[in-house]
Amino acid sequence: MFSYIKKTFSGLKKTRNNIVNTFTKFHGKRYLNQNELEELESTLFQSDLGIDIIDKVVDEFRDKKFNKDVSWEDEFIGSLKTNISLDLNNDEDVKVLLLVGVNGTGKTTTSAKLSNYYKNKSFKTMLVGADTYRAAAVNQLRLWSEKLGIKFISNEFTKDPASIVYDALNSGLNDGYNKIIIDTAGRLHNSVNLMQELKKLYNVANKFKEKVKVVLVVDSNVGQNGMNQAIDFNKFLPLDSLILTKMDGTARGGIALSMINKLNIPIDFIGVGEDVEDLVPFNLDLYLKGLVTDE
Ligand SMILES: Nc1nc2c(ncn2[C@@H]2O[C@H](COP(=O)(O)OP(=O)(O)O)[C@@H](O)[C@H]2O)c(=O)[nH]1
Ligand SMILES: [Mg+2]
Repeated sequence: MFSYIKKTFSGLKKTRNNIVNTFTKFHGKRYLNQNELEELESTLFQSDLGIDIIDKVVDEFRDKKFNKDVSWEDEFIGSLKTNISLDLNNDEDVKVLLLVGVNGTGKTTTSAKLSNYYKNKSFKTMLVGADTYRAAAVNQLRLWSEKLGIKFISNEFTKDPASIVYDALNSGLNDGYNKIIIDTAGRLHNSVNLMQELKKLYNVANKFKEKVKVVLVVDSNVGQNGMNQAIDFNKFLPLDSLILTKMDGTARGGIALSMINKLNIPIDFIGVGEDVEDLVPFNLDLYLKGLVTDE
């Protein structure tokens, strides 16, 4: 567990820098004046917390007058918490995970990371390469599976990802695999043909009477555009959760709260680096602390 805490904190470093910088200036103050409120607002905008949340925080802070020393950081966390509704669904039992998203968000890497995570938790884990557009993607996943010692299924002779998924689930579920992670091709959320293909794949996966968990993989760098990706994917297949990748490379990590708040879809994990171990379960309290607390 300790390493999760460390990784969450180090993954949020870039996002935290600005925020900590601003809050440091507030230390010892009993109230914030207009300039300070504006600075806070602009800092939170840069971190992509989203306008709804920012407005609420700034409004609350405008009215706050303290007669003793307070920690603005704690007030901030308290304010964020009251303004966020988090739908926590514990679904460790789900056997089939379908990773979807636009190009380059980190689906293939995340599939490998997830398989490693579940293998370490003693699940019988399988990786499925269903990206029929890029042979390189299938190879990338095959190499991960060999390195991690995880069963891998794909089929280089077909261009139909649904048939790969059918074969993988047919044999995998029969053989008692209880985490089957399917990597799919990246697709633009506004490309109807590719989205129809994904829907077909989803329908085929659902023939096995096992819950298919649809996970949207979003690059944290894209800011509010991630929201549009989620909304558009959700039109074609019901998203169950999100994984936000590349948190380590962005100052805009506030997008996590923004997305939970707007979409009411939980975030399962955040990606905090390129290594297979750089995936941490999303924990709201830890995340909020990580936004304001310098190590
Ligand atoms: N820094 C960082 N890089 C990541 C993370 N996740 C993925 N990447 C990198 O993003 C690039 C694209 O990843 P890939 O899995 O191929 O994306 P895909 O097209 O969605 O399958 C690769 O260079 C990955 O190493 C992350 O959490 N942090
Ligand atoms: Mg890929």
